[in-house]
Amino acid sequence: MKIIIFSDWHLGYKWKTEYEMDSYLHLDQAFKQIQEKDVDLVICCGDLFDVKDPSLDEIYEAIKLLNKVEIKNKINLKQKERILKIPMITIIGNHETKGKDHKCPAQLLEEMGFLKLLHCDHVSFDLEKISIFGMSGIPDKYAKDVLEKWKPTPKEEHYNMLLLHQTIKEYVPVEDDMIATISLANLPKGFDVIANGHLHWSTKEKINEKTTFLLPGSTIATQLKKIETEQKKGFFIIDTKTKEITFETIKNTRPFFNENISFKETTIKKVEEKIKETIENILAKDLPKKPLIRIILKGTLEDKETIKELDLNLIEKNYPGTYLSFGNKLQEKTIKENIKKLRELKSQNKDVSEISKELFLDLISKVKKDDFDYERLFDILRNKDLKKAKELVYEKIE
Ligand SMILES: [Mn+2]
Repeated sequence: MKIIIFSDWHLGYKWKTEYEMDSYLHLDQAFKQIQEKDVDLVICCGDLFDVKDPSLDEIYEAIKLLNKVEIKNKINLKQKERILKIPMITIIGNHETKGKDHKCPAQLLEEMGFLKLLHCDHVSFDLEKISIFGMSGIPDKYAKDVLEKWKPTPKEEHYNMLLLHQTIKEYVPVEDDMIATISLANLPKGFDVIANGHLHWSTKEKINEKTTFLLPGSTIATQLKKIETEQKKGFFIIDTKTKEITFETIKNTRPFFNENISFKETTIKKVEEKIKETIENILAKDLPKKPLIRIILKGTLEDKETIKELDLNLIEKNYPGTYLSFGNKLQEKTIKENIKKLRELKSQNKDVSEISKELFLDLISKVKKDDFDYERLFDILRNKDLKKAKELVYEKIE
């Protein structure tokens, strides 16, 4: 069997903007390339849509696109005893899930006969000796428990695949069980392929003698991470006979750049100049489409230079039609000094709470504009009484 596996189409991404058709154009191009390959089965690992409640226009574009797809259902993949228009299996992703009580857009596409959804379930093709298991995306803090309870067991003598849509510890190195409970080590054993959506870059990794772990990545850049710029968007092609897995790039996708700019004790004027230079260097390239550009600013400002003087909206206005996104991690000298001061005070064994209060009031004194009782706010926050803190703030605003 020849199986295509891709993920995270995010249909409707940037809807109502200049880029609203990008997700559809990328997917349409992917299907054009796929249907030339005489494939037997198509798999998507979740996040077919970008939001839980896409508009009728967004759904219409999705149906129009899927109606054009010409992939013969040679394997007679069925949903509710009805042979599907496309031999396609998918799971539901975190972006589109609406819980047990409501239907999500992917379920609409299933009901229309375009695909078959899996959740803690599997489909077997006994003639071809292939089994596809799938667990739709669930909140990461429950993922390990649900997977263990379901306990998918590979079928003997079959080519077994498992589809997931979760955060995997090794790929998101945060020591927090609320963020990822599943790691490569506790994935079920005995599968030929475990493919995971959700993470938008692609990778192929042998995790034990038997199993290849795949991240197909998204068909459109939405997370705007550096890693997404270093590789092209595409899909995996699996030949279950030879067990060969290859990656094919989707042609003509929108170019995307992620630039890190570091500064040391600089001025706002120099920051602005550097941003403009970076954007203009990218725009001077021979690109097939207008690019998406994300710029991350790092480092420190000179004494007396303040971040609030940096007007990123004004810069954006100079480049109409170019999608710009900024991550501003610039530090004012005072903040850096305060961290230093905090360390010093801590080393003198002062009470942390008192030090925090000192710094809080010191910082506030530089920005406060009226007679608001910041000291009282600090004390309320220190007592973790958020309700009262809100009352104090809103009372002041109103
Ligand atoms: Mn996604």
